[in-house]
Amino acid sequence: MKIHDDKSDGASLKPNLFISDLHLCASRPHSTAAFLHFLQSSATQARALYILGDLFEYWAGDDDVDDAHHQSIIAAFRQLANAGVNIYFMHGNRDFLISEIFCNAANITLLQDPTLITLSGKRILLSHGDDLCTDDVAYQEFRRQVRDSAWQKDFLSQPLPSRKSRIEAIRLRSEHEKSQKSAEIMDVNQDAVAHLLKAYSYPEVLIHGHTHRPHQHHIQLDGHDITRWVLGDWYEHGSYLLCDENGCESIALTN
Ligand code: LP5
Ligand code: MN
Repeated sequence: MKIHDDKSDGASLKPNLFISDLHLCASRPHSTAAFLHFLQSSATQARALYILGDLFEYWAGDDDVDDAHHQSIIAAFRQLANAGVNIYFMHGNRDFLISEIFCNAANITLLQDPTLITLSGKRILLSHGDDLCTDDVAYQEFRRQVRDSAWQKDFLSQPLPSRKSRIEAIRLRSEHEKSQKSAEIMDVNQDAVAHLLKAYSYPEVLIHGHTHRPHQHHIQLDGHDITRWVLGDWYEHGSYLLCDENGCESIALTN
């Protein structure tokens, strides 16, 4: 269990923003433009920005950091960090190969999945969310393989173009398999959610992404009232969750 505790730093009136599932790639310039605008506008007013995975459509390894599209995003992160905003990133199922080189270049801090934070006295548990989709047995098997450190070492030893081709093949297969799976199978499993919440002693709030089903769920668990926020994706229009001492609200981007 990793506790990441944000103490009051004199900026407690500033909100904390949470986003996930941007799936940024050079072939979707509209999403990238919306994100860069967000980093230069709303995000500058925040105390912290938490990115809960799938920032990129995929990440083939930190040796791809020099790519022009990646560099444009890194430069915007650095600018935001220099303006005093703490930026945190958690791996998603598409960009779990992001490592120190990217994080250092972008001036962001890598968080474990899950991570518990405390904001305005409230305990908030953060996760990407794919680990909670336990009914998706084929995905969980795939996940076990690719999260294995020996597998990753071997994969990263291959040339970047070969890695990208392998990822393209997996993406095609994943899209095909998803078309055969029911919506229920690809959602979080309620027992897995309950198990996680119990393991973290019933935090007031759970925030995750991955399922692309933005919603505010109210959970009653062993006498505790818990809110589960599911973040939206940025395919069409982006959105973010804003949390301050008054609570959380989901905000849709207008551009
Ligand atoms: O991302 P999303 O929401 O579209 O779909 C996910 C699951 N799919 C994936 C795959 C990624 O989308 C694409 C690849 C990401 C690149 C990672 C980089 C490093 C890995 C390189 C591997 C060569 O995560 C999808 C879920 C869905 O979420 C909902 O939860 O259903 O899962 C799948 O569709 C996976 C298939 O069911 C199983 C695929 C088995 C492929 C086995 C190939 C052999 C193994 C190769 C080496 C491990
Ligand atoms: Mn995901």
